[in-house]
Amino acid sequence: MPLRFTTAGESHGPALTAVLEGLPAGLELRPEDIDRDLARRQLGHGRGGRMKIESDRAEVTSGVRHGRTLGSPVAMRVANRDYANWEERMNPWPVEAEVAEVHLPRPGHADLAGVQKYGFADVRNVLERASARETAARVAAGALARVYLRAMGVAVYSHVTRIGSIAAPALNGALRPADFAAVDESPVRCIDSESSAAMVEEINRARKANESLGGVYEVRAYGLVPGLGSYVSWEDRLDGRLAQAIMSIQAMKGVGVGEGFELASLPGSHAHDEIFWSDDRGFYRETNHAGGLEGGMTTGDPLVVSGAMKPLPTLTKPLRSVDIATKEPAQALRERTDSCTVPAAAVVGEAMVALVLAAAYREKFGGDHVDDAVAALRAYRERSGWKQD
Ligand code: EPS
Repeated sequence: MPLRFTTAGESHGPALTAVLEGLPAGLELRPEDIDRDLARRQLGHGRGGRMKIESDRAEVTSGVRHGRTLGSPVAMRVANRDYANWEERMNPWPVEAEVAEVHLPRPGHADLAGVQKYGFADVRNVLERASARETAARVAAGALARVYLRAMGVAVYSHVTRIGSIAAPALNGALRPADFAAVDESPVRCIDSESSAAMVEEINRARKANESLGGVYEVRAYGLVPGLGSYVSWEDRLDGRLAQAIMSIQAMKGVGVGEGFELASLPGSHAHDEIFWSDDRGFYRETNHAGGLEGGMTTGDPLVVSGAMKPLPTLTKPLRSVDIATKEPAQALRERTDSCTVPAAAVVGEAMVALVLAAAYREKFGGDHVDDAVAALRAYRERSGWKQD
């Protein structure tokens, strides 16, 4: 059974839902495995008023019994507390009250193309689902993927490397899992403390100027076996699957694997990772320009994937737009908003990478019970001679 997930939910509707299908039975799960990631997604300097209302928790309604997965679909519900303030505007059923329509599409949001596509007169029909609130459901699904990956010896982390004009020094191959231990303590989830402070100031400046800011984050995964994904068919290439997963996150405009776009400007002799072999390490490389992927497959080195996020399109000083009812020039919808959500996007990036990697592990190692999957992993490690650093 392939691992697949779906989400449902509008930003100010009653709740978000996530359904994840394809986990093995017997995985040990605790509520905090999910709620911890949901809480991490809500952190970060630059969030707006909504985060004071929400305090996300996942209610598991199927697929788990007494703290273990059953092998059946896991469904989770994350309530929107703000729904209490939107009951008339977002009620699934007709209401007596007059509900005002939204007619002012925001440049950079799904608003205009969405109403054109579905033939809506009310932009709210689009913006509610296009909202990045949906990422809470992805993170809940990703948390389950992460629990399975942990059983397979894999850990996934993230950190922010740029916010607006402030870039942290490049760390390339130097980062180890222990370096991520305190990353959630930085208000912008940046490992370098000097850059972290400068990023906070950059966000404060932007907020005062009614601006929003984008940035770049990196997701890293450790403990991967070589050979996940495949070179034989385009859709099996893991770099392509990871790129789609990252680009599917709201507001992403770029994705990189390893040193990404920088590799394009290097001569070949500096761009690739030379191969060595020793008795105790087996095959190894001393560099990781490739970000742990060659030929659409993992190499066994840490996976490095980055995502570039544009500044949020909801602005407190709105851009020019057009009223979709009157066709008159107007200012775009002005709403409560965040000024920067790159730290949260990095946590969503972790979830999406975890879901892709978990799917690749499920494909390669199968198993109805998690112990079957672990036994298949052990057999593969023996056969391939792969030794973890
Ligand atoms: C969002 C707008 C804001 C964000 C929201 C995404 O919500 P509101 O319109 O209620 O102020 O807070 O993000 C979340 C609610 C969340 O959980 O991340 C948007 O338009 O995309």
